[in-house]
Amino acid sequence: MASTPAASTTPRAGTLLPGSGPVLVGILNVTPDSFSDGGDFLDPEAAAGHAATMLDEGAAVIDVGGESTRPGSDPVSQGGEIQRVVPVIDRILAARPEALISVDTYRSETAAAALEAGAHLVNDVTALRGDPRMASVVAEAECPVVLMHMQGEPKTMQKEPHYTDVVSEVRDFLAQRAEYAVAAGIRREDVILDPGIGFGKNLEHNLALLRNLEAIVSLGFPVLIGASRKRFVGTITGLQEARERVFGTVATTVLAYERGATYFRVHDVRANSEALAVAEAVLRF
Ligand code: HH2
Repeated sequence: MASTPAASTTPRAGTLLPGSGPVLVGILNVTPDSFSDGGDFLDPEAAAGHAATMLDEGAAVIDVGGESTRPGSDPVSQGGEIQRVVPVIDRILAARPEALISVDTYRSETAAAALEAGAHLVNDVTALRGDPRMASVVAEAECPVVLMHMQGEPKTMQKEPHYTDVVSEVRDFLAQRAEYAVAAGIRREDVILDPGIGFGKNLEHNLALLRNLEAIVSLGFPVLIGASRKRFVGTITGLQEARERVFGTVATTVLAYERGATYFRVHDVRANSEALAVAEAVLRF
């Protein structure tokens, strides 16, 4: 079962790891246009209520995002993003002070505002490339950071993703970004790597990355997987409606866990939590 680590002021990637068990990161999109839950949690009270539900279902971390990165999406303004995420972080922590909060942003000002409001880690889908000041904000906060691989940018990334060898290219990119982070003053134990499922990748690319996840795990950093409800799951299962892609998502979670991933960024916490509890019991006897 994904267990909840003890609350602390500034948890680190190492301390976020509850023993050797998996960690569920519940997705909270405070956006009008996210691909599967856009518009559901724009109201801060509704968002905090959903966070509480995900915590009760087994999430250890809530990932709060104020901008959709779905293929073709448009960016939100800096101020607009802060106005979306900070009131939600405030409300979650007022109701559940033990909650660990991640902010899903590539903008340093949003990250700084979220950390000031009490967030514990930064989830940067650009791996510190989107804003030159992001690395120093993370380094100064001494907080964990997720570095994700993406080919291109959300507006155009799914047009023609191309790799000669997707696994080694993603692995090499993540290794370089981890070294960049460490050189910028971020502690090595605060770095979490993510192959970026669906970010400039077609079906075969996503499958190759999941199949060969050990190549990324072997870099020696904790690995996060974000496959929840994504299009490739719908392509395989024939499900157009993203909310229906729960069972296919659970398959990705279990397979990635078996291959060494630690963090699972999911919409459907209960289903993934129960599956991980069983997978963990089988694998870690
Ligand atoms: N995927 C999404 C957003 N943020 N962060 C990480 N580290 N890894 C991911 O795979 C990832 C992510 C996209 O999913 P979602 O938040 O559900 O949708 P949207 O971007 O439309 O809000």
